[in-house]
Amino acid sequence: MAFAHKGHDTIVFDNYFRRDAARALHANALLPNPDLKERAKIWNAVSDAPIRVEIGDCMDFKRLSKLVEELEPDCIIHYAEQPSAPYSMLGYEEASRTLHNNLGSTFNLIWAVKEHVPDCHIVKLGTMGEYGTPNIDIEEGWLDVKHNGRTHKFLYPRTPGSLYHTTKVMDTDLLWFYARIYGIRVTDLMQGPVYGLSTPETDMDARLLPNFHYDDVFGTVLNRFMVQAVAGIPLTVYGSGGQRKGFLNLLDTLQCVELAMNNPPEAGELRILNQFTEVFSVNELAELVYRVGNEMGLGVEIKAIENPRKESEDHYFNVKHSGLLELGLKPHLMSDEVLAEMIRRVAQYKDKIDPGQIMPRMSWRNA
Ligand code: USQ
Repeated sequence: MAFAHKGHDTIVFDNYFRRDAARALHANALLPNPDLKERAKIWNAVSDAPIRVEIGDCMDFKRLSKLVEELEPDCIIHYAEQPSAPYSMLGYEEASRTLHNNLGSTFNLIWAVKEHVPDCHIVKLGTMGEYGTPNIDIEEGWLDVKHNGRTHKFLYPRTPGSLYHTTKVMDTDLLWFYARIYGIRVTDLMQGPVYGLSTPETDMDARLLPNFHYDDVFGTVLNRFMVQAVAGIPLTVYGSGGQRKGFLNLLDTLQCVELAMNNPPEAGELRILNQFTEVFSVNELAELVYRVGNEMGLGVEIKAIENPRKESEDHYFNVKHSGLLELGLKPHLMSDEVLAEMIRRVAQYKDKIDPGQIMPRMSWRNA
């Protein structure tokens, strides 16, 4: 909707993977959630920037390839991956679906582009979690390595912490291979966790609000904390809470993708951009929600629980992220008012919060 609004001719191809997976786990989204066809109808009625929706699967190469041949897109934004680390660690079935979907969809997309629109720019949503938490500065995708007196530029070493993050490393490698050999042009956006629940476009009709999950599998940390604050459930800090990550507002993720799209790399280039605006530890986020929530009279509590994940809770984290700023990103930073406004919106849906969706159901240790 944001891209259509900005004048881009926009077509969406989606197979409802996440919607179906969330339903199977009884993880209901908090906000109204009509299906895509319905949302397109609503959007097309309230805006002057119509969006075409096609329901189909990127794993179906014939279908995807035919669509790309018909549309001849200048740019394809590849969001078609299973996005949840906990989902990928639930068990064999979910791990296998994550692996096959994420690599298969990327592979099919590369081939559809290579065969029909070799100049098309692929913008792939990667993740900051590809890097892991090494004890050195994290560069923007690449590292100059000096070895025995000679120097070469390599992809920055990656140490992902879940199968989901591992598939993102593997798809980066796939894209880099096809960029090197066949000259496709790619931007890989290493995105941190996103927070937020509205944009100017979603505010045009409540049924256009984004998919907002707060459960243990599809909910991201700040969205979960806001829901917990509203529902009177102590904030679930995993472990000692020293995990540091680069976060960004939903408004900025849209800005970043559009900036990448409008500034394509050269043919044969894999451009990597670290996509976040601010670093917080889990404890800092919990304290922020605690303070702002209590100023709003919510009676927020924080309760650390055993960390279901295997991750470092006390680590060095110094990450370069100048590429998107140089392209023109104007960050929407976290403030008490931004947080209070999000909490007010969540509170409008308080009756729909299911406390049964909060506590982690699984653990990396027994996946
Ligand atoms: N966490 C808590 N309490 C909770 C939920 C999470 O302490 O109730 C902690 C986690 O242990 C983790 C951190 O918060 O250390 C972030 O967890 P998250 O669930 O918000 O995000 P994550 O699993 O890392 O994945 C999310 C998106 C994924 C994206 C990734 C970017 O789901 O699609 O790739 O953020 S990054 O984290 O930088 O790899």
